Amino acid sequence: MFSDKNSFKDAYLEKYAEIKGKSIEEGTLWDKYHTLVVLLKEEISLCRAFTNYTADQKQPAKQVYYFSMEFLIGKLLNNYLINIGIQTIVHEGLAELNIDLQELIAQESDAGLGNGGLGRLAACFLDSMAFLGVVGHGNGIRYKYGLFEQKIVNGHQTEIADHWLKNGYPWETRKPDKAIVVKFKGNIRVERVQGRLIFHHENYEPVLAVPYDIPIFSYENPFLINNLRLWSAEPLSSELDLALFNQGNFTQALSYKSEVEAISYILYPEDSNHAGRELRLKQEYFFVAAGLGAIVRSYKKRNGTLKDFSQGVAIHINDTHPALCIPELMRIFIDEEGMDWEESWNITVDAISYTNHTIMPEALEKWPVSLLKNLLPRIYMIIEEIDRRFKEKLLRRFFNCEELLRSTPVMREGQICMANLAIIGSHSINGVARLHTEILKQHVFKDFHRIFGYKFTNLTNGVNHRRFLLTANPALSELVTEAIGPGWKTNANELKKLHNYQEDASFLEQLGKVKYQNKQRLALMIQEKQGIYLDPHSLYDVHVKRIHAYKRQLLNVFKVMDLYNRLQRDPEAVQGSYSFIFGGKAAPGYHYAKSIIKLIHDLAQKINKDQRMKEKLRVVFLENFNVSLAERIYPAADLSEQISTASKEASGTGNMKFMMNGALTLGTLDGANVEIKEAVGDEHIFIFGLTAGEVIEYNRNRSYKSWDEYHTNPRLKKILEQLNSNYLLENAQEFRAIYDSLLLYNDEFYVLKDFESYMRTFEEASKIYLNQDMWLKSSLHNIAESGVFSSDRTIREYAHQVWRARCRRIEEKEE
Ligand code: 4GP
Repeated sequence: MFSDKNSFKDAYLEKYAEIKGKSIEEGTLWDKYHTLVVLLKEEISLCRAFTNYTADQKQPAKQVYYFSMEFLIGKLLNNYLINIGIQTIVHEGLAELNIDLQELIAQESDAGLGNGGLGRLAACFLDSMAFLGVVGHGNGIRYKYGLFEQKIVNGHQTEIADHWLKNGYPWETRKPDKAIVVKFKGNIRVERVQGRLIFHHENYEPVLAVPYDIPIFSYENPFLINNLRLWSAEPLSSELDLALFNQGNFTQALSYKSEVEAISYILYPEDSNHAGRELRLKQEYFFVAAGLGAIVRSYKKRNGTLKDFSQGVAIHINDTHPALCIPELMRIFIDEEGMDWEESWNITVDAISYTNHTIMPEALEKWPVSLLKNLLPRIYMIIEEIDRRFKEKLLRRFFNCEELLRSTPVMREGQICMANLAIIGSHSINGVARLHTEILKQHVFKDFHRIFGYKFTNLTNGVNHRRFLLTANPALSELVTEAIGPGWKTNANELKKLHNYQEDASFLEQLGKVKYQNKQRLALMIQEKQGIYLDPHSLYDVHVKRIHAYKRQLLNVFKVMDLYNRLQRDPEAVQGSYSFIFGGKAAPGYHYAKSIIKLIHDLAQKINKDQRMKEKLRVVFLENFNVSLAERIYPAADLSEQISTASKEASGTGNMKFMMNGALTLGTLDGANVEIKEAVGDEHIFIFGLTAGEVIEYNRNRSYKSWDEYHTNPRLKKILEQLNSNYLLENAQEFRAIYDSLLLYNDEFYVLKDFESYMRTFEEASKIYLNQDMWLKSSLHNIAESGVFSSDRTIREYAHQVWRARCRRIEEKEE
């Protein structure tokens, strides 16, 4: 790698001349960005050759493969410059060539190959695996279109296709020589040869899976460079295809082509709810079959036999979307390698582990038997056999097992339950926060827990603190490093050293200044984009995440409406000044969530227009929340809204990113908020509302009546009347569905029930904010305790407890 800016400049100019063949002055920003990435990629692959070589000298490490439908990686350039440690050299070198690094960073597309938490978690995990020296690769889909871009038009969300590849994506490398043929449909001919059944898949529709590799390079990592492999679907240029063209049957040939390409065309924009359509199932099998095909091929090349496959390979399935890994691995072992069922099954279960990310019933995937049988006939046969053997085992092992037979089989009422398949076919099942894992064990998968108690484990999520603190918040990172040294970058627990500054007035003052600057920076951006000025002295109360009923953006809206109502009556009713910041995308078909966006927008318009509120309240909905915007927002937040109905949010990871950046949490005892509360202590977090146990009990005994809240709370009553009138809009019907969800359908997410306690707790938080000294102490306390929520900790746990894989960075330090 470059040792100084001159060697960088020389290499850059040389590379530029080589690939662009024109002068720098003539080049576009894209040309300059492209050259920089190509240069870095080449340097990185030189390191790769070296690290792989040194790794091979020692005992070969276990390979972990993280299968995920989503990898929300965002932009890489700035992050990689910091990881490699050459950001300053590159910045200064380019400046001497009259090139602004920031402008080049802006050229990069924000790879939005994920919806939200699950996809971003996968990206954080890739970084931590590389950082810790776990040989761990991502396996996913190279969607031509990522998650849609959100435009707000007159308060309505509209969706624009995210053509992130339109200029090309220089981080990726196409590897056509590593392509795999994936087979759909057709029929299975069974033949008996010397007493063995042989399965022939005939008349299938072939699809060529072509991999594109992206290097994963973590912070100061001399250990290894991992790989994110994304598969693209292409037609196999078969004779059939050519024959059709030759016969002049262009339409049929083109329709084959577009049907194939549709598989990796677009990411389904649903979060915690995956539509059961054939294309989705095709996507799932496509990347599973391609990924496993390549893994088995390279394992065999290295080892000759598959006997010890699970000693050398761990396959992790990120939610049930890749659960077809189980029957597909069985198919490879049995049909292609001639192994018997028992041996294949033992290796499969030993290799595969599964994480559950949500308990929302609509997200627990089920596929109609007819659909799966037609699309994947051999896979279907294997699933049937897994199910048959599992039931047989239950009958043998459990007396009176009718209940178990009802709740646990893979095939039930004409449907294939993917979570059941995932549990039966994995050796480890984990939830993503302690509370979530308990809910899985005691409620959602209660019967499975009876059978396979030993498989269940908890692995609380974490986030990449090098991206969400070090890179996203340079001012705070600098302050922290000045105080406690740079060790926290590689060991987030060292943030605890910040406790020594708890009583240091000048340090707290600087912390306040950093927050102020970050707020100013965000305010400028919002003013430029939306013409609304948010005073950086006001409390920035931020609620950014996917829009979903259970995440209760509505409860926050009611808070703002209530404050506004009170301030209109009495300008002194509320102390302090507030900026309420919302952001997030709604799934295109989720009308309720879209109405919530419209509601926030209309409320914002009303309040921001009201001159009397100028010093008091401001509301803004930020368009197109994505990773880059998130990196701007977290550093500027004072209060982090984590207010899901208790029991519904599996973990949350935004809560951790806010905390690292010194925001205080206003939240329910849900997901990882519970563990944040434990880490910081009661005085440094604002907790309100029903507990998960109370919510579950209300759901069970059905004693909650939302009308009671309406009748007994005049403030709420007023808000609901406003919602159901033309208070915000000419068209009173616009928000009728929201109103009905609360009163007609009894408020499934306990918005009304939690309102009073939410308001009280918010007021407590606002009071403390008025005492900046106290607030800053709490803010520092939160940063100091955030180390446990680094994904480095999470990955270390996965490596030891689930994958049984080595973390080379740690081991070599210990040696
Ligand atoms: C999300 C969960 O909703 C969130 O609580 C969790 O932090 C995140 O996964 C990562 O574990 N689930 C999804 C999904 O994004 O699509 O189900």
